[in-house]
Amino acid sequence: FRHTPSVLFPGPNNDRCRLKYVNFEVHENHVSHETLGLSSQHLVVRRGKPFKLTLLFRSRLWNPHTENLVLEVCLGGLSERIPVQVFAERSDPLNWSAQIYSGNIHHQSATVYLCSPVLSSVAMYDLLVHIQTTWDTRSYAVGSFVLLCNPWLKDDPVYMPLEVQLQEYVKSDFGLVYTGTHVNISKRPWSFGQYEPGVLEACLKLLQVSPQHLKDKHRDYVRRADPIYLSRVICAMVNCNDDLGLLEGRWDGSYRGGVSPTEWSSSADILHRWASSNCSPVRYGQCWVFASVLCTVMRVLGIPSRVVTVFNAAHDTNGNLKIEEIYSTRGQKCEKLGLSKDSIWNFHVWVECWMRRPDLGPEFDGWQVVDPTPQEKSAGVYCCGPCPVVAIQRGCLNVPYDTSFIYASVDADVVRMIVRDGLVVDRTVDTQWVGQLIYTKSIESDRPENLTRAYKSHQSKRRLLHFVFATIHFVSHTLEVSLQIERVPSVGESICVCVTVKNRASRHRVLVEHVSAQLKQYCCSPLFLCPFHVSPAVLTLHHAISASEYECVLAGEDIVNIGVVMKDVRTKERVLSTAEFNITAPQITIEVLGGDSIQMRKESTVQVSFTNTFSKVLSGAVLTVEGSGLLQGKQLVLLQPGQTIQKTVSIMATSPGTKLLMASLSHSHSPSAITRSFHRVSVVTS
Ligand SMILES: *[C@@H]1O[C@H](CO)[C@@H](O)[C@H](O)[C@H]1NC(C)=O
Ligand SMILES: *[C@@H]1O[C@H](CO)[C@@H](O)[C@H](O)[C@H]1NC(C)=O
Ligand SMILES: *[C@@H]1O[C@H](CO)[C@@H](O)[C@H](O)[C@H]1NC(C)=O
Ligand SMILES: CC(=O)N[C@H]1CO[C@H](CO)[C@@H](O)[C@@H]1O
Repeated sequence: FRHTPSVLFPGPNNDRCRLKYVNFEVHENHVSHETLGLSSQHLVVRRGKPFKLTLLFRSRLWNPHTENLVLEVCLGGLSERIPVQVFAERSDPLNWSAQIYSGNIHHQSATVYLCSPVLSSVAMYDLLVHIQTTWDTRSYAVGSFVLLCNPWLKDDPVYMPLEVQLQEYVKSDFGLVYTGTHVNISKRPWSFGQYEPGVLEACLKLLQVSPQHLKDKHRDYVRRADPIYLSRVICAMVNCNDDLGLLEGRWDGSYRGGVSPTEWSSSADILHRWASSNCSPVRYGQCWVFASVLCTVMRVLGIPSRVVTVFNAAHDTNGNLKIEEIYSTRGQKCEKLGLSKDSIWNFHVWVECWMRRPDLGPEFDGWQVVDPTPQEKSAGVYCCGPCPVVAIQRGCLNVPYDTSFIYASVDADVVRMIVRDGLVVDRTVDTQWVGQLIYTKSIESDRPENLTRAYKSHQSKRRLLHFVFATIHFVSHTLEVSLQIERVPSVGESICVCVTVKNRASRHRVLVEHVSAQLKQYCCSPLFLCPFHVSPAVLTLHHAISASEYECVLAGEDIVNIGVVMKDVRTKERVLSTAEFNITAPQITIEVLGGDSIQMRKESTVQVSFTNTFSKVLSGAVLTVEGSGLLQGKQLVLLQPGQTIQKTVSIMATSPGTKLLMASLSHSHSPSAITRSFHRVSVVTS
């Protein structure tokens, strides 16, 4: 880090003041700027806070009376000259300043404190030193430094007041993403990896290859002072639609030529692949992958961020704030009728970034939704947000950016219809289903923080309902049907369903029942599983779907959608009830012998085990254990079909920090059937 300067414009070689080198005081600056570990190649500092540079001169110090010492910072073609002042009065926080305090001048060296304006652009700057006399100037290019946002500084629009928040939302390189369904939530560990080598450089590259930068460097550099602008640029760059972005999305279950979205557990892996492949998109991502990578980039740039999961998130394609679901008269959910492109994801993941909104006013400051999953275009590109969470809660749908789309994902109503021969024979409106639960990891803990109230206020919902649903006519039934899963089964057990029918009319009825169960794959069309008929008019019905009926299509963590349609034979009245649940697939357990805290460069033993609870023998089963920074490549373990298999692998960490071990099991029953488990290991140096 001793930057030996290259002389740009040498003057005559007499007893003039000459610069020998500039010490960037990297360690000290990184500690005081909270940037330790972000780069081993560059000085990384935060805007609005002075950082230290020690200038060493060749034969003598510069003479403040006859020579001017001027620093110059350059960004592309933009540059700013900063005269070095000796014990100056308070400097202007809106401008660059360079100061020397009296105690810091020594025989041949001087310590300069360089301070950028609070609203400086986030970028890598070049630094020049000029020594000017009345006759000429000697100029030295001394190196470069990276400037980031400063959430520790009150005047920065990303300022966050509490140290525990800063630790969690800026400095923590490890998190949890909640997935699954709102009734069976699972946690997916994620390594954000800000401190992995090359990650900061990849984040800066993302800015340098953005369409905004390629089109107009100057304008882009100037606008990069604004976190709203930064979050829009990065959001668009995380998906590869429209640009040289990071990740390609895929949802159809076929991930050949890439990595299945469920296999990723680290943003650094993805950023490395992108940076080392000359910016070709990494395959493949889904919402939690897009969001986790965005969260990494924002934390690196110094914008506090967290990953947020919305259970039952709506994708309202036509902007009418309702989602239409169509069922056949047999209770099958139809997503291929072409009647509606709307859909509901059992979970959707986006990012919240913390910033002020001077463009909107102080009431909209705070958390902002930024959603990098390519769904709909915003101002012509796939990017969504930043949208103030407060605007969603209050239903201020015109506030920029994309508030009405995000509002619909947490607050739309579900209109369920039974369609027969193209005609709607029954319609019910469910105002509760969408956005039922909104979670993020809580500070300093693995428990979830429930954000539902921050997004949804019942008052605004009622007000909006009033005009959105004015045109819908509700059908009032004298027949009530409800569907319940008696017990959530593990693989190998029967699925037991209980249907309760209440007849509120005074007359006797003859009913026909149709039940159908289908797999709801993550954002895929459901597979038909097994329809059957029952015809008597009874009040409580029990049905069982045996393991052998569903196992053949089961693929690990599956969500089953069950629909029942009850039809009155005489009046043709039909009533629908639906339920969704998850089947627990057999789990792989991972145990680090001697505890989850391991020593760096010391071998540790890990035991991986799996119990086959399927009703059949699993053939061709392969257990894979991976862990970036823990294992060289992958360790494959072949499993004999049978009951419990236990395998021992040894790991060794080459760098400190939080690492993830991942074990997965595939077998030849069904090529898509893969079970996965993650385990967190913390590596300590001594
Ligand atoms: C910043 O400094 C430059 C000269 O170094 C000066 O021209 C300019 O007016 C200053 N800007 C502000 C906002 O004080
Ligand atoms: C299903 O439930 C189990 C147990 O609670 C959980 O581990 C699993 O992740 C869930 N899967 C999904 C997709 O909800
Ligand atoms: C989450 O918060 C909402 C709104 O306050 C509340 O209705 C709901 O019961 C909470 N859910 C959980 C699981 O804490
Ligand atoms: C297997 C399992 O844990 N299933 C749970 C899913 O959620 C329901 C409702 O919260 C629980 O009752 C089940 O135990």
